[in-house]
Amino acid sequence: MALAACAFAACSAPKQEKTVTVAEQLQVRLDSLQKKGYMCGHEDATMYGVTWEWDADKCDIFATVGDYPAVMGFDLGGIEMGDAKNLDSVPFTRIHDEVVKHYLNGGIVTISWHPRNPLTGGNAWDVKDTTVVKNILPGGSQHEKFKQWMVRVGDFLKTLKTDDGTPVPVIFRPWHENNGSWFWWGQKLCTDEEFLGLWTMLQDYLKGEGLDNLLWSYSPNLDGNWTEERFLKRYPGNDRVTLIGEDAYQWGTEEDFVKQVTADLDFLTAFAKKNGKLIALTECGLKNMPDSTWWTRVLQPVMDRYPICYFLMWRNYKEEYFGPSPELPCAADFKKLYEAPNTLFLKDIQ
Ligand code: BMA
Repeated sequence: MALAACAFAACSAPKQEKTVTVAEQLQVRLDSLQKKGYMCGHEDATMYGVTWEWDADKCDIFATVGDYPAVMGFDLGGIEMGDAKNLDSVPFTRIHDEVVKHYLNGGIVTISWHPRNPLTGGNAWDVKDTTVVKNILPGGSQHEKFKQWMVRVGDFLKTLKTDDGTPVPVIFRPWHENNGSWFWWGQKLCTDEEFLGLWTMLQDYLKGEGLDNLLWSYSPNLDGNWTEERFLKRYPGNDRVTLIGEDAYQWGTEEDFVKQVTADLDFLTAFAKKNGKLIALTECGLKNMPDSTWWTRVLQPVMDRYPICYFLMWRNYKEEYFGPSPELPCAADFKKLYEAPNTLFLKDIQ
């Protein structure tokens, strides 16, 4: 009798349906798109290009191949100061509008953050002082100030909604390239514990604010020599990260680049498989394309071998560009990359 009563109670109890967040929906979408190929992404794709800036509806990738990148990247550097424009002079109102527009067009958005140095007042690349992270953690001299910075980041992220109030899912990628030592949160600028404390502090704050539209991405820089032991030292944890990526630029020789990115993608692919994560080239490129066939000759053969969701080329801005533009010699090569059946642009994912 007691058993039967229990069974009846279990059956008639109201079902506790777990709400699927937009971030979880994006995760499922990325997983299924990855089976078709890898998406092309570009930072600030519709903000400016090699020969123009701020025009509405202009985009170097569209001008080159007749389609928009599937992934668009934007950066929040400067939001922490209450600035109206980011570190690259992009108005935050424009970032808001382009994020929502790209999402409504079926595209995918990723956001990074190059915050200023909260201790010295310098920029993200100010690495003179090695106590910045320590000082913004709870108990540190700059903790209250940094809390205000997190409020400003959260307030902006909360505005990323469509007119009907649906939050836009965003691949959020803070504290990037943390294995290098050129940002104040880098390898030599804080201890492993401090770095993990920094990640946790921001993530817990934003989650606590109800921002469940963020798909968290951990993206160190090209390394070439990862071991699981070393990677895990600053990896925030499986419960804190959904997408693992890396920023992979060719700054030196082609041979070194291919060797390193191949070793890293071997490592990331195995790690991601074991831990149920997605992977991507969260930033990549060859600055100003001195080699006009780099995409199909160097990058494409590497990308073809790994289950990456996307590659994001960094911005095209006048004398510093990483993507194509119709007047550049690399345009023809980019068209070849576009025509490959496994490269996905906006029309391919709608
Ligand atoms: C760097 C360079 C800078 C830029 C920064 C943030 O890689 O492109 O010019 O300010 O990214 O976008």
